[in-house]
Amino acid sequence: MAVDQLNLDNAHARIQAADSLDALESLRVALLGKQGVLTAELKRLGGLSPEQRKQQGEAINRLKGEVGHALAVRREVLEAEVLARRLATERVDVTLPGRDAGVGGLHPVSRALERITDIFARFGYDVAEGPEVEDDWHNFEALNFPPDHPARAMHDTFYFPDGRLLRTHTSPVQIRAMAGRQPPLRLIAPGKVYRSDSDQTHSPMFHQVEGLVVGEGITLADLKGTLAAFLRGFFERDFEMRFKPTYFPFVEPGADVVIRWQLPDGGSRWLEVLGAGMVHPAVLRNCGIDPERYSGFAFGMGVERLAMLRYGVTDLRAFFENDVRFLGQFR
Ligand code: 2NL
Repeated sequence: MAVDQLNLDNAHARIQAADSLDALESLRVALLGKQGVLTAELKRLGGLSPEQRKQQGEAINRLKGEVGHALAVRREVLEAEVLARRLATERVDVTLPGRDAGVGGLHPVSRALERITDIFARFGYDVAEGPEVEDDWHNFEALNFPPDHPARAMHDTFYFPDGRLLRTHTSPVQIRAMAGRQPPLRLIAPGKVYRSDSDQTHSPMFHQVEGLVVGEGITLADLKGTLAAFLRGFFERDFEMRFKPTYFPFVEPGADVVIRWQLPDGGSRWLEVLGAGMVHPAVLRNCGIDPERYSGFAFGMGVERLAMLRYGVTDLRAFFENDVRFLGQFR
């Protein structure tokens, strides 16, 4: 085929008709590639006379230049279209609110614990901690539970094969604080405690805060004033408060502390919120403190129970299920 017979108009029409960058690239290969039309023409130059070769060669090269230019122009148009489409569909609306990562919050039991320790810190109490795996002496014996005493049955204890146990209250922390130290002492012991007991109102692990004050001339009046001030601070309300006599081996006298709780219907009922009492002389003696010279008061509270009352939670199990729909309400 003679070069002037190559249909350049047809090539231009096909370039203009290419509607995608892929189609245009196929066309470029067909026209200018190694197997392309113009390359084939160039290969035929060898068989021509020098005169014809020069003339034909120039014509083919001119055509190559024109086709290449047409391809480049069309490529720019198509690339501009691709960019315009992306700008339209991938548009970022910078006025949309950002997606935040979600802010966590403290568990309600942690919040109640913090409230309790903050209040007693303001009263000048130290915070003491101790091991959750205890021995019989610190959990029971020093606290005036003799071996085989029926009061031990009040605590459904988890035992290890070697006789050690999971502490059933945080009293052993206070035994450790008293042993090897002399009054005055003023401390609270917050932490996890364990009892083999599990139903709607009991969890085998729960949290307790116990308090202990030992000094010269400490009386039941000091205990009452302290607990009244604590309960007012914790619930941010004033209550009537009563001490109902009860038995704990480690105190004498011992009391269940009740407050008059307002009900939604306008009525009220007495609600048990704490246990308390004067430290039993035998407990002081067990810790090397002279009960003739010193006296003390002590109290204990269940943190989950106080958290339920403070935050209006009616099912204890909600604290341990870790449903974020529940926990998210305490932010
Ligand atoms: C309750 C009762 C109480 C104590 C805890 C205590 C500790 C020592 C000595 C004497 Cl080292 N007492 N702790 C005293 C009375 C009651 O807790 O019902 N807690 C939830």
